[in-house]
Amino acid sequence: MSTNQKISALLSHLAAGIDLLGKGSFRASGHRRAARLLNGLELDVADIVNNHPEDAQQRLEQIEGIGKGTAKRIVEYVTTGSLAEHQKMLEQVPASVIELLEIPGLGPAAVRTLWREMQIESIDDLKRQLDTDADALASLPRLGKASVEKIRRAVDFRTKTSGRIQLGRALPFGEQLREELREVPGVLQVELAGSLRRGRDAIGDVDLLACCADPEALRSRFRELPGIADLLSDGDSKLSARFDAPGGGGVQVDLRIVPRESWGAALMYFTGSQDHNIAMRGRASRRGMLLNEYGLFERRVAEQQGEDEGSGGKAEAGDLVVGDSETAIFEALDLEPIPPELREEAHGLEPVPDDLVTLEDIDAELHSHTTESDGRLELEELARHAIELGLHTLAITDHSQSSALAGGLEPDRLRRHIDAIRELDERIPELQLLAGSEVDILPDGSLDYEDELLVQLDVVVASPHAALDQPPDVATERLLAAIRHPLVHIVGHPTGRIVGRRRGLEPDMTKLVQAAAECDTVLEINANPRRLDLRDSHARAALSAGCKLAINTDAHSTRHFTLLRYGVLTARRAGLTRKDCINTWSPQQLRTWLEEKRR
Ligand code: DGT
Ligand code: CA
Ligand code: CA
Ligand code: ZN
Repeated sequence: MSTNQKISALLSHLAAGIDLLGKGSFRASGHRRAARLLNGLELDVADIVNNHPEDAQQRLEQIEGIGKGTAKRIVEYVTTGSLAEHQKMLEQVPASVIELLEIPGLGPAAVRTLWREMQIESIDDLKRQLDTDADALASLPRLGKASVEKIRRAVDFRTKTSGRIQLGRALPFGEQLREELREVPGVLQVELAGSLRRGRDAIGDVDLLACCADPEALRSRFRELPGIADLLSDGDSKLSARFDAPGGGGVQVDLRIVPRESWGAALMYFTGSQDHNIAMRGRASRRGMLLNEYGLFERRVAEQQGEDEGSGGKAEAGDLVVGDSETAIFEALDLEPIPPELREEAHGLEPVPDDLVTLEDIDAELHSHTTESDGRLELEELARHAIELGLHTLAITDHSQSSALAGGLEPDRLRRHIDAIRELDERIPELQLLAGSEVDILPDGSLDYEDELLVQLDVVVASPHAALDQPPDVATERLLAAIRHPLVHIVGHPTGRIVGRRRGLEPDMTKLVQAAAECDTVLEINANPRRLDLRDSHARAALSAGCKLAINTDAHSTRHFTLLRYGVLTARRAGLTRKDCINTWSPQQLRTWLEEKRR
């Protein structure tokens, strides 16, 4: 997390605490505004404070939207690493009470009632109450039976996914640890392994693998890594520790130190998945070899047993075939190397398509927001940024009128926006700018603009934003209507899930992907790591039905473009190839498809 983001998170947290104390809603909304601003701010406030210690305060106040108070807090945080106000708030409101606000359906007033009147101070307390006496909850003012049921579903979902960390938080954190360890003198290799290397949407713990001429140097560096909270085990070849997780909570990190000659085998083993490891061991065994975390070996079967594999003869490792390189192990088993993203049961040991999509293949962004709705950048700033990134096409898809909180455009404003986009497109030949909209799929499946307006757009991304707890059959009909709508090109974040937080719609995916394939409607993999929607398994189902997919960042700021890699990881886990990913197409191919889709 950048300093901007850290301060932003602290201010939001402070605002939530103030809300729960029930005094100063005005102050709370000021902190919230500052938090939003910092989160979208392009320049780094830490730089300002560090480079201009004498007049940092004044310089900060010159930034639009930053007042005296916020400027002071920024200086305080950058110079001391904390905020006194925030600490003071935490003395009055336990952090676990604030966490209750993350349960959909629980607003500040309801949480305050739970906390003050029922001594519910954490999600665990709430769960216990739901299990023992849910009626007592339902009888509280503002709750009632229906909201208690909704809360129960949310708590269950959280418990099931709890302890797992979103990829977007875990990967930068893991990479940072990896870089720290790579600086240790004598280090030969440090890599991420486990589910993090496989790019899963949420991970249980961070696995690091290293190989070092001076293992003790590596061990002592690990014990001093920034953010380490508790050393859990401290062996010669394995260390485990709990770290303060980015964005709150804790995360376990395992470091395994392996000998050089086993590097490839160990990396393969600890990358997993477990299913993949089992399949690989089976393949080795059928070829008269034995695979484990130390290497691929000739298999010596105890002599009295027959040659039959699986006959119960105890296999022993014979001569080492190969151990230091993952690629060489795949080759020794007559396999093309399988990228970590595909080392899951769903893929098996199938051949890997040679045009599996990569980050570099993506040349078009088809879902983005400007200040016209809830984006941070003006139209032209956004377009210029896209050019800097080397994109050839950018679709501007601001929100539609029903998304009032997100600044959705009424029809007249959209018409003017379309004109502005077309005008800019003329002025900048380097970029194909598409006039689009992210139009709400309303709860009944209808769209948020009339066809007469939609038809004027170059590209229509239709997404669900509200009523995300509809029953599955209603959700299926709703999304089918959007997929079949002749003016819709792409269905954006189709389920509306938030990783580990909100389950989202649970439509019948088989029906959706069939309809999408029939209508040539593209389904989106929203690359924002909070969403990753479609998720890997849904995207895989879509591909086997013959759908095309888009990978979009849904950019609201320049930072969001950097989230593309999470979408690509998810797409690769699904086996998406270049030709089935419309963001890799040429400007002409895109333009032609957008037009022909509507014939
Ligand atoms: P996670 O941490 O829950 O997100 O998932 P993973 O896949 O990172 O699992 P983790 O951290 O328990 O172990 C890392 C890898 O080590 C795992 O993907 C495969 C390998 N591994 C660990 N334990 C076993 C085991 O008992 N059998 C096999 N075949 N592989 C194992
Ligand atoms: Ca792991
Ligand atoms: Ca682990
Ligand atoms: Zn969007």
